[in-house]
Amino acid sequence: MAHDLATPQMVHEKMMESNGILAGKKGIIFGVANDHSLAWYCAKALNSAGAQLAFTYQAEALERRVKPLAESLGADFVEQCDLSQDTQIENTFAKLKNHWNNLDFVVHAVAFANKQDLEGHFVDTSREGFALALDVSAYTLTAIAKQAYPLMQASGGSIVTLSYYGAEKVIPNYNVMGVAKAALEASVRYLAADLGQHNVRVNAISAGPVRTLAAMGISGFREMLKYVEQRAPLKRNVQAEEVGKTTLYLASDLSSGITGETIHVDCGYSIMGM
Ligand code: 0WE
Repeated sequence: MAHDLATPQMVHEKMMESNGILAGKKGIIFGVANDHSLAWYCAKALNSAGAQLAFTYQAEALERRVKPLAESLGADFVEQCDLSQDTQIENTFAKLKNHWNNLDFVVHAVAFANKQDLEGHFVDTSREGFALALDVSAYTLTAIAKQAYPLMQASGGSIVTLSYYGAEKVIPNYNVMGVAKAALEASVRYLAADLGQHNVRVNAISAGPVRTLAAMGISGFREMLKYVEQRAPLKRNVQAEEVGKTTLYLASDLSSGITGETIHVDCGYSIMGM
């Protein structure tokens, strides 16, 4: 055994354990739907660095998926929170204050648009579809930030959200979600400007496409993965773990000088012009 080489998994666990860069830190994760969710990969990375985590899920039907995942990381705060309702957001943070008293970080990994608005032409987006996509996918970050920053202490806090390249450039079929992600990235900058005086940082990760529930059923997704793999400087697609690791960096003191930023975690895809 003494001569056995450590597997990458062992090296990773050892490093995270001895680092413990989030030891004693507490954070809440919005957006776990199942064990493929980017939010879940963020949770695993944060947990492995010693953080204590709280989780919410949108609807009753998700409880039986999210509860066991949360509990597997030792979480004892798992609550339903429909982010389209201000009262539920207020309620969640009131309970969280009661539970922990303070908070160090938030992960927002939430988006929704009607299926029919993620195909065909953007020009056909309805007023209702536009409002829904922007409400759920962009406004919720501000609603959460408003409740979260008073719980963050003088030592500061970090809010991390997930975005996508469709915010910057036209991606076929991404349509209203692209507009919502543009609003989300702009919200990150305005929130960062407001909350900097409270030592609260706000940043986004622009993740390359990953096979998740949110990406399934999107026609041509497999072709998108192929396309990215061929063109990205790293000649592969991003792994969910890599999004998790960047979330860990943004939640931790390693990124203490960074706020209002969108970091691309996309194997370099977005730097290419041709
Ligand atoms: O942000 C996303 C997807 C967000 C999303 C996904 C769905 C699918 C099911 C929002 N709303 C819904 N509504 C549903 O009914 N991504 C970055 C993944 C994604 O989605 C795409 C993509 C990529 C990449 C849609 C079209 C084209 C590319």
